[in-house]
Amino acid sequence: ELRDDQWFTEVFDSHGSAFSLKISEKLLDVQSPYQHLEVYATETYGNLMVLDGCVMLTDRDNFLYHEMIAHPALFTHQDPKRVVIIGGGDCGTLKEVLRHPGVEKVTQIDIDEEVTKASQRFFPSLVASNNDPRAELLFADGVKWVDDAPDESIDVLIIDSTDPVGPAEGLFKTDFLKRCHRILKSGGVMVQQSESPLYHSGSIIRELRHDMQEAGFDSVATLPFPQPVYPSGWWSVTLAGKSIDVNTFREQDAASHGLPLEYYSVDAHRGALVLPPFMRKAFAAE
Ligand code: PUT
Repeated sequence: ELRDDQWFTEVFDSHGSAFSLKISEKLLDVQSPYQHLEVYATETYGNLMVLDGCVMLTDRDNFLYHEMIAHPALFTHQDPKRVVIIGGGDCGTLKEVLRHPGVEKVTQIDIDEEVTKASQRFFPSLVASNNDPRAELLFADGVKWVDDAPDESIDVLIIDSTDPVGPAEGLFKTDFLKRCHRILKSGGVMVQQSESPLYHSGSIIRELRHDMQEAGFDSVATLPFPQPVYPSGWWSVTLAGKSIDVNTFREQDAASHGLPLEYYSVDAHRGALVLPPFMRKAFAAE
């Protein structure tokens, strides 16, 4: 039983820091075949989803992550029609992708159906677009799905994974990135959630950028953005382009989209492409 004064805390051991939220109730606690899934009601951030002890999202601030993993990639591609999301079982990324009227089909492949079920029960705003006829939800191994996909069949590929430890680690490595490169059409864009600029610029992000180039991508861009509930309060996505420069985007379209977004804008996108010197330095020796 929870006491009135209880907190959920995620400890970032290797960085000597932690993040806590005051919780009012535990709403769900299940062990799926893949991971330990918890949902809490918090006092000030709405509902909170936790996987294997790591904060995945809260009602209050998930718009930052979901807008930034979806819209920069979609406004970078010249005409995105066929989109695939690996992971993303909470469906927040899917909702953002479906806001683009030119998108014809989005397939989301998450291995763990329990995550989507939890989202349906406790995060109804994230699943609000799941019945869109353009959306296809599969519960399967995303790596195998990529392997089975035809060459050059996808416009935008979004890797909305958990942290690169355990099962998700392979999603950050050259071998998988090469397979992603194969299924992207020319002009295709891949985007990967890529951890904390403060904690991981010299390690995970730098290695991911290097591995994307090794995998055959012609351009990479890491876009930082605030994310209060993730380690260090700051997060990033890294884009990679196949015969397209992901450091430029459809600015006119991004300025006039008329979508009801809360963080992404043409200026936020421009600003995110201007890296602080410490990140530039960390990436200089790529
Ligand atoms: N989907 C991104 C999860 C990262 C949690 N630290």
